[in-house]
Amino acid sequence: MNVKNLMAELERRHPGENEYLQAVREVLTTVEEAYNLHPEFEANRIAERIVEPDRQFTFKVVWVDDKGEVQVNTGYRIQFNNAIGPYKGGLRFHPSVNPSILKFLGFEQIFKNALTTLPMGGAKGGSDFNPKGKSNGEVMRFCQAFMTELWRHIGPETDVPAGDIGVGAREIGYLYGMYRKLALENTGVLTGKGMTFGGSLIRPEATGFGAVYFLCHMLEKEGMSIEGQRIAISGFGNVAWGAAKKATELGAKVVTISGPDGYIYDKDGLNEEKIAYMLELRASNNDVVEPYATKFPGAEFHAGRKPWEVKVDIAMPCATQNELSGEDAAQLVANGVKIVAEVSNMGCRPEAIECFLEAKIPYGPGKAVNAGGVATSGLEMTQNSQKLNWTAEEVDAKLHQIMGSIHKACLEYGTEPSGYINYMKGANIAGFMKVAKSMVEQGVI
Ligand code: 2IT
Repeated sequence: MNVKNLMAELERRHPGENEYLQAVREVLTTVEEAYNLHPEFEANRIAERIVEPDRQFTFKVVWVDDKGEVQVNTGYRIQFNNAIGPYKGGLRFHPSVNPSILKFLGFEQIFKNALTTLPMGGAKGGSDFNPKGKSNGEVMRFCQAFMTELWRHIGPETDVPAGDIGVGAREIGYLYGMYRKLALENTGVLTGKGMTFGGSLIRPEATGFGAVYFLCHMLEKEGMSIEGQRIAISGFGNVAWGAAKKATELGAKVVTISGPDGYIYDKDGLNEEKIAYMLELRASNNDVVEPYATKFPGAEFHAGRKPWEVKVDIAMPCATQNELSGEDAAQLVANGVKIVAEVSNMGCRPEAIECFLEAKIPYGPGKAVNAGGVATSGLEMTQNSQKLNWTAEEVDAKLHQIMGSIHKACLEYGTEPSGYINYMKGANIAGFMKVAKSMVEQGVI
């Protein structure tokens, strides 16, 4: 493949879709060498085919707010690649949602899902709906309106959405309720469902827990353990909550969380009560962390700043794409960071990744580190197909096993002659190879 030409062509076809182009550039650059060892990939134009979504749906979502006013939003579902299994990936409700962001997320999802060892293709969807300040009734009516359009494009064997930013258990419940009414069936068409209607134990915790299990493997590889490590986490939503909970349980000290308003520095570290409070903050629909410092006076609130200026051993971005800049990375490195485990999708800007690689700091990319979330969605699908519920211990054991095998795949494809592990390269090649081989074997379709 010729990455330069491929990227030029993609930019011509999708001008200004910067997040999407960024995600594709990273994958193509890191897999180029391995790809070129397989002439059958080039003969089948796998690179050209894999970077374009199979199909995209855009639809209007009309609903009525609490004042009786009519509101209009845009809804999307992007089905990217189903070579190894049904389309699978979350729905994001956030005002920033646009085709570029959903395409980058859908593209990443292909390789992440391939890494989980489970049969799932890649997809993503969502809406520019802003949950901030919305009442429960407004969220419900929006979800119902969204599903009246989406339902005809999805199904338990074709495309299985789940949550992402702005879509949690409450939204999945409302979405599922409307799907069930329209399709007149009870199936595993969505994951992240409530425990009384087909949800899986551990799914709410899985992204954060899986990230910490992956981090433990990274630490072990460097001859370290998680106990006593100071961790900076960004974000305060479901993913940050799960990561903080497991890291704290295993003896680490999580000293930061953050929101769009700034970050909290809690020198004493989070504890059970503080971690439970994160859920309250999230449920308030206000999208702020400042109230944490009022509730726990030992903590400091730094308005408009990011947690990467705090001296820590481990950085875990858990908020959103491109949240960690080149300057943030340089600051972390100068402060002696030992490991970076990216939990948000594409949380680090390319300059930040370059900075970590140059400093030989192990950097785990989101598509490996956060894959426990979608992996446990895959386990929820299996339970739904079997019409059985597994115990928390069974699900957690499988999650452990999956994160271990993702780590192993990263080592296999990412270990450099010096011994340094380029996890980004390892994850991209391992995920890409699996999907590319399956596309070749299934012919030009
Ligand atoms: O980014 C992700 O992997 C998710 N938002 C979860 C997707 C899923 O289908 O569980």
